[in-house]
Order: sequence, then C-alpha cells, then structure tokens
Amino acid sequence: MKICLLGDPGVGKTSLVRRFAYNTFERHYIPSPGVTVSSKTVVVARDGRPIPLTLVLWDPVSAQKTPLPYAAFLDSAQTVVLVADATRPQSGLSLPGYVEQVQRWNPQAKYGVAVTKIDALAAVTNADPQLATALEAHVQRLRALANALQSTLHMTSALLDVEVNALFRSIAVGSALERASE
Ligand SMILES: Nc1nc2c(ncn2[C@@H]2O[C@H](COP(=O)(O)OP(=O)(O)OP(=O)(O)O)[C@@H](O)[C@H]2O)c(=O)[nH]1
Ligand SMILES: [Mg+2]
Repeated sequence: MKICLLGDPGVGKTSLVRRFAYNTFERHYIPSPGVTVSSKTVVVARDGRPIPLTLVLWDPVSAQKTPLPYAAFLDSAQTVVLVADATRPQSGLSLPGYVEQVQRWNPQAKYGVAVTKIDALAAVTNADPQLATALEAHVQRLRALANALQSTLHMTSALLDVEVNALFRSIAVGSALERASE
C-alpha cells in the first residue's frame, strides 16, 4: 500500500521514514529533494491469519519549497500522513491546505496525523515558557483536525523511537481491516 507524507520543511517527515524503515536517526538536517520512496513490510492479522503488507512510503519535497505534482504523488495513495512539528506552532497551519489538495486529487484517501519531536518539547518550553500555551493550542488544533478526518493522532519522536511504529502499524492494520470487510 502507498502512503504519502505531507508537511512543512524540517518537520521531520524523512526522519519518521528513516526510523520506521531503517531504524536510524540523522541529527544533521538534509532537506529532501524531489521524492524519496522507501518500503517496509509489516505483518498484520486478517481473519485471524498473519499477512504481510508492504508499506511504500512516499516522502516528497515540502510543497512550501517546490510546488508538488499532487496528482502524481497522491495517485493511488491509500493514506496520507500529515506531519507537524510539536515545537513549532506554525507548522500546523499549512495542513488544512494539504487536506484540500488531497481531497481534490484523491478523495478516497485516509489520513494519519503525526506530531513530531516530542522529545524536544521540554527544552523548548523551558527556554521560552510563553511558548507552552501556544504549543498546547497547536496540539489541540491538530487533534481536532485528526478527529475531523477520522484519523488517529500520534505524538512521535523519531530520535527516541516513540510511536513511530505505532503510527505506521495503525495505518497498516486499518487497511487490512478494510480489505477484510470488502
Ligand atoms: N529532537 C528531534 N529532532 C528531530 C526529530 N525528527 C527530526 N528531527 C530533526 O529535524 C530536522 C529535520 O528533519 P527531517 O526529517 O529532515 O525533516 P523533513 O520534514 O524531511 O524536511 P524536508 O525534507 O526539508 O521537508 C533534522 O535535523 C532532524 O534531525 C525528533 O524526533 N526529535
Ligand atoms: Mg525530508
């Protein structure tokens, strides 16, 4: 199944994929060019039987840098993962615009919402206590967006390997259940 990640530059899309597919983490920020496609096979249960499901992860350059060929990236994607940075409230603002594009090009798509870098929250709010309220409101907005999209929200850290597997597994399990009911 094809999964496409969308989010602002530097929110941690590539880091989620790296952690999930290769179990590595890179501190050095290398902005992604074009699109990187990775895959990982997970085993999920369907009708009580284990079945392998290959997740093909599309990690495109951020649309804020290069206009995305949404038609090509979203075509046949079952799920779009919307990604926002827990430490930057403005990183959630573009997500409704991405949703509009997804609904335009691939109205059948399901969603996941990932909030990244939760390991860095304490350091950021200690340095700037005023930011704490804005960050809470940011996560509340993301939670509301996830609810509106009938999606789950995962509070992740690619650095510490928190909820990264859970994010992609929940997408795989959702897809397997759906196919089982077809
Ligand atoms: N502390 C911390 N830093 C992270 C985490 N995930 C990513 N980063 C850092 O955030 C920066 C950007 O991460 P990327 O994964 O390259 O972000 P991206 O969304 O792919 O960025 P673009 O490709 O430019 O759109 C890098 O320096 C990462 O090391 C995390 O869970 N915790
Ligand atoms: Mg990237």
